[in-house]
Amino acid sequence: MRVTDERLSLTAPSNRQLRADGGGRRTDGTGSDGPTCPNSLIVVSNRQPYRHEYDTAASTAGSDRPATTADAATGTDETVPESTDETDTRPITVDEPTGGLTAGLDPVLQQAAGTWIAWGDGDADFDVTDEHDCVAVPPNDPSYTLQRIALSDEAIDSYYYGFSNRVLWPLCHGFTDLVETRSNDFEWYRTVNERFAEAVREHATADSVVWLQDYHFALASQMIRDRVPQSTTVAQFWHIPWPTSTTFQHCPAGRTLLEGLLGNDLLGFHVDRYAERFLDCVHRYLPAADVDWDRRTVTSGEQTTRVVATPMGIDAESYDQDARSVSASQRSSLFDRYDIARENVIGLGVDRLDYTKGIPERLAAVERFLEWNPSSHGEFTFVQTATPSRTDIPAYERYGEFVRSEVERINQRFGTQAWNPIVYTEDYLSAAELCALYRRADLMIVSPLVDGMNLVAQEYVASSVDGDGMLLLSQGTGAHETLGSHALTIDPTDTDGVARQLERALSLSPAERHLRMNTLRKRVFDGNLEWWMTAQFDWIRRVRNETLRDDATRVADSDAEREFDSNSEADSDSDPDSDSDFDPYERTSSV
Ligand code: GDG
Repeated sequence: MRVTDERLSLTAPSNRQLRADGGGRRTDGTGSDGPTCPNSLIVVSNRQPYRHEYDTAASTAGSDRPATTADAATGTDETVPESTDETDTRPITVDEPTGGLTAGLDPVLQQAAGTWIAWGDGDADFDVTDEHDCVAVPPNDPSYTLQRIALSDEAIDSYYYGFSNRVLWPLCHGFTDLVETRSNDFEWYRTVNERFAEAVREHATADSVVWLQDYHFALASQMIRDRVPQSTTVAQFWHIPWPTSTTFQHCPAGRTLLEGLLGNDLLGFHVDRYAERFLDCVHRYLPAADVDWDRRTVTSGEQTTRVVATPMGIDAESYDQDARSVSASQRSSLFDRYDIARENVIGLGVDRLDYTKGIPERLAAVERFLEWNPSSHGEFTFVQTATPSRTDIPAYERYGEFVRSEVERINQRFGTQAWNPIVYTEDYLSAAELCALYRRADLMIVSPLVDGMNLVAQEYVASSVDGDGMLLLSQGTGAHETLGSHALTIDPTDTDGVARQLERALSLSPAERHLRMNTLRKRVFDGNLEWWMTAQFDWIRRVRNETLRDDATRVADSDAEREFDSNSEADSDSDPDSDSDFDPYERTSSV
């Protein structure tokens, strides 16, 4: 059983200098012509771009963000700054983001000399900050301010592991049966949102753009709006799906959340259907707010929120380059480590171990495929990496146990001494290893039941530099909107259907595989991270101009009123017979 053509050499030279950890950061200065934010930029996110930790075994044991979780995509910087704590002489290391949004925003912040506000979750974080909890970053070439918010264990348990990930995450993905409401979680969520809003107030000027990331801050925008000058622009990007209005009715404090989000001038989602569902929820549950469906705006009192859909992309060039840079020996050692037969047909799944990602459904389809295709036994290997995350939450723990037991069951059913159909690991792979797998995999199954976007699908495409990989993509992902036409669409709940698409993928002619992959690559490169950020900043500019125009109109109106009033006063001063109860607004309306 072979589907792979003769593959190109894996040692094509890189023409761009990349970080050794393959994190996608450009070190050749090419990032300087990237997207620019209008005005001074303040980013607010749960995760921070740099984390300081004591360099001891104890420091990782005590962290709630172990280096093996995908939530915590980090790479360790080689710099070892000294602790500022005179009593503690242990060296401090700095973790940096290795991918996705944080890595993409970091150069933008550097260029804008802005401010980033985030939860300080490193054990040495507050030993390197000043009296305002601020530290200049990047550590080797400081150009912007990172303000860290200290959160107590109780706050983290309730705000992060509580309302954010026991209520909002399952609810927004439609898993209402997994929503867990615990007393105090929402209050802590509100308190933490307030802490962040206060921090923003300290930095914001009339000129600032505040850009919040994700569902951890549904209340913060309105709190910020109440604290900063009218002309400050407040924007937010919601990275996960927005649920239907029927699902949203199960949301505790749903109206309060909607009101919180309407503090934004701009609210971004990945795809149209999430933006439309948000407007529908506002229409149903906040009847006083005025929804303009054509312009996709909501007006509530004096505040107008523009709702947009801008699908997030990846740093496609970096994945492409990393995939080309992997040496044959690196790939061999990876395959040896996991005991993957080099010559086999390789299917791949890469996920956080999260119940939205459809991993058991995928395994069931692989099992069905193996049932139907005895000739594939010994020749087909499905590699699944699943990095544990949010393990403090029982639903995640149960899910992990189920996935592991399914892998074991299927391997016992079909495996032989020489071959296991499924290679499963919970190791957090380096970006280079990930790209090596992406490049080598003959096909990738991306089967979330629901997903805001799904970056893994895009990463696979960008890393498929030989142009012959095949993508099976769930219709429940945001990525399906742009990639669905040239991927093989799957409904993860239809086991036979996915197995059939797996068979189909393996029987496509090389010409068709190349045709499909080339189109997918064009889409991923055209809509990359830089495109997404430029689109966001263009929208921010636009709503900012609209707000300034509206403000100018309001000022002009009130100036005219004042002028009118003072004329009236002058008139009345000069007219001893004038009525002292005169109401200028009556005159205005009658004019
Ligand atoms: C949320 C939304 C939306 C995973 N294992 C390893 C590793 N990863 C990296 C992948 C990818 C990231 O984790 C996962 O991103 P996804 O987009 O697939 O999913 P979420 O984490 O749920 O992200 C999602 C996204 O936000 C952005 O808006 O697309 O819909 O749910 O980058 O590569 N990275 C490395 N080793 C691993 O073992 N290096």
